[in-house]
Amino acid sequence: EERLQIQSLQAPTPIVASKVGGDVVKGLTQTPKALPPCYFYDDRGSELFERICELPEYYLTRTETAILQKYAAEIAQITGACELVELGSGNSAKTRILLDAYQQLDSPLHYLPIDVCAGILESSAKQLLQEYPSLEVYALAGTYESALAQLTAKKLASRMMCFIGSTLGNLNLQECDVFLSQISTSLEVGEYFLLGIDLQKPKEILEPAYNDSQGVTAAFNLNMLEHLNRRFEGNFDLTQFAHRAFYNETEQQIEMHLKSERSQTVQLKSLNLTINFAPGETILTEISRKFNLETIQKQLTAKGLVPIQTWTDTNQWFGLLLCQL
Ligand code: AVI
Repeated sequence: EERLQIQSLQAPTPIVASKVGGDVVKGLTQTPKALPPCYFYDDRGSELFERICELPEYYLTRTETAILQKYAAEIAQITGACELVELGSGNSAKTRILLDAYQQLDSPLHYLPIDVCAGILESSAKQLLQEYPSLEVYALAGTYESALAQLTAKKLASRMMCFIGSTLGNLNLQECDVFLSQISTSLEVGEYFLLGIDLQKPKEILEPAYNDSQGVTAAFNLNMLEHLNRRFEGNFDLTQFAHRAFYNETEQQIEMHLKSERSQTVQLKSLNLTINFAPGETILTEISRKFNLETIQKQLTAKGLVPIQTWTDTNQWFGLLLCQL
């Protein structure tokens, strides 16, 4: 298929073997223990996340989708024809709303999805090509840093970088700062950045969204251990860890942990790693920060990403910001 190119930035044979999984070693040997959230997204994890997006308690996707549906045409009007670059594209469900709006502009449709999960990237790109006969897709499988570094070479037209779904919330303050700088340097003056963020709200609404009654979020969290077992020859026993998620009001973030149910030792053979867990000890697998619109607007402006339009829903639960460099 000429309209589809997929580039994998994860070399099958790592050049520096010791670097692969270095983030896992670092996270599991520090106190308190932590793991990078990108390890959620193997094929099964991406599938579980799709199910999370449809849960009654998980208001984020539904709310953002409604905002996009309402304002996509306006966004396309403001930016004019452009290439859509999407970080953390997943199944590209919400992207279709933007693609529909840009299709109305009657110019070539270019889409550059970026995701750590090569499986979902490929299946959703193929699906999109069937739905949009004039679409061209250039997909990048890799981390945001590796992908952003590759982007300049592939440029065909003026761009809008999309980072929706509040994935920005999964970066801590320092990572967020570095990330926004990278976005800013990878854009040219006049280009756009579309950002979707989950806003601060009472914990009575937040906590159920990360503790759903069907246990999908728990399965999503535990699946990270399964992923590590497969990837690094590990022996995590999934029955001996439990999902925990709560809102940290001081930090204004959901924190997701895996709690060791007893004293246990786990090995990750290919990383040459043995880890001891005390009973009740936790691994922080994710933070999900909840934003204040004015604060993020200032942060973006400081990076040269000037918010030119901000949309939200009637409850002010979710924000969509269109910024221009
Ligand atoms: C991808 N990210 C924005 C989700 C979130 O809400 O922080 C990941 C997630 N974790 C648990 N549920 C969903």
